[in-house]
Amino acid sequence: MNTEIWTNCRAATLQPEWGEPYGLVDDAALVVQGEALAWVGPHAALPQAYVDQCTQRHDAGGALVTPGLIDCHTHLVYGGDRAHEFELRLQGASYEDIARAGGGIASTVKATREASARQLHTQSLPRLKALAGEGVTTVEIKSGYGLALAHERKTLEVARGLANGLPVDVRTTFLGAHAVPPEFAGRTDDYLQEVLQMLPALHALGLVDAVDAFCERIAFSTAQTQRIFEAAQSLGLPVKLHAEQLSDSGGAQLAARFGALSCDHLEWLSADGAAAMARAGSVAVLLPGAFYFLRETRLPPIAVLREHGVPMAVSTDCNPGSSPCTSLLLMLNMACTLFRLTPEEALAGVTRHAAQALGLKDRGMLAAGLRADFVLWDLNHPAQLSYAIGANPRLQTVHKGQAV
Ligand code: DI6
Ligand code: FE
Repeated sequence: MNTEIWTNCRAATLQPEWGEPYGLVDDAALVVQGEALAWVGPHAALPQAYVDQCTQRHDAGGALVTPGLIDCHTHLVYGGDRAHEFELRLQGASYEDIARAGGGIASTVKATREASARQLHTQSLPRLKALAGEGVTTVEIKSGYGLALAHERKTLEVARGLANGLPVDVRTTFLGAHAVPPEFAGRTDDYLQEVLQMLPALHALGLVDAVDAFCERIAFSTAQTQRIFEAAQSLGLPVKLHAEQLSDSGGAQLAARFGALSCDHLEWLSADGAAAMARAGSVAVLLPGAFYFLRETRLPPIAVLREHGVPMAVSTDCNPGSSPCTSLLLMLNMACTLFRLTPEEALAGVTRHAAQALGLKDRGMLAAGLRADFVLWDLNHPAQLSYAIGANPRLQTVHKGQAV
């Protein structure tokens, strides 16, 4: 097996065990064997055995090294765009007004259904490339703009194929319960039956890593969401939830009862909801792009989440309606400026905690035994990742041990 050693770098390992902010190790060395990290620590402590086995040395040129970034909540496979709706909102219409009038998610459903798999791939690829270009090495992609078996399948297959040739892994989440499609208007429970049939079919095709739902007054109730979670549970699939985005529906408590990997959005999360998440070990996925783009004024209860020790992740929510954003680095800045996260919390939110939100134990930190997914940045200090607006200081990505 190859043994590659990276030296001359400062490593933000995100390992709490180092006892330093960001798990910082100055003058670090990283040893890669195969697709994994075999050793991470101060260069001065690098065991001689690795030096003896070394097949390739890399000089990081003094770069800052972080784990590969993880965007744990996106809807980036979709057809069309919603620029017109953006204009309507600027004239005073609200996101909910537009959704109730048959626009919103429904208009993206129409465009997504009309697109062939090839067209959907072509339209979505630049979004994944933009994320990868900023050092993102794992991306979660949800379905939810097909809302019928063939189109949900097409979306998930396109999502799975999108990473081919890019230094990024895609995880797919079934979000059949994103909205009620027009052919089921006024018949939400009938559509729910459809969702309950789609799930095992898509799971049998190996296309589902997790199950999500939009629990909201304009979407699915907690009782309806529960049915979906029960179905997921019976298939052994983990769940996550779009919860308390526009109102407090008690979705977080429900999700917690199912041991949800994460609850996402959470602007209207109550203290009870946060306590339930803490008990269940669910991650709070914060989506500052949607908060910004919808001009929300109610902040997610960050202090309450901290108080309960709920891990916080940060993601783009890349989607055409509420967060047409393909920059996870911009989300770091927004998480700090809008939500008052510390830069250290923000970085943990796109690494360690984002991995946890996807149930992935093999990444999110720089540590022996974990995947060798890491990024070299032209920076001195990890706070600079959150500080800059619109910069891309990425020098190089290493994905599964391979320098790109
Ligand atoms: N909440 C959101 O912010 C996105 N989905 C969801 O459940 C928005 C999706 C869209 O407007 O297309
Ligand atoms: Fe979302």
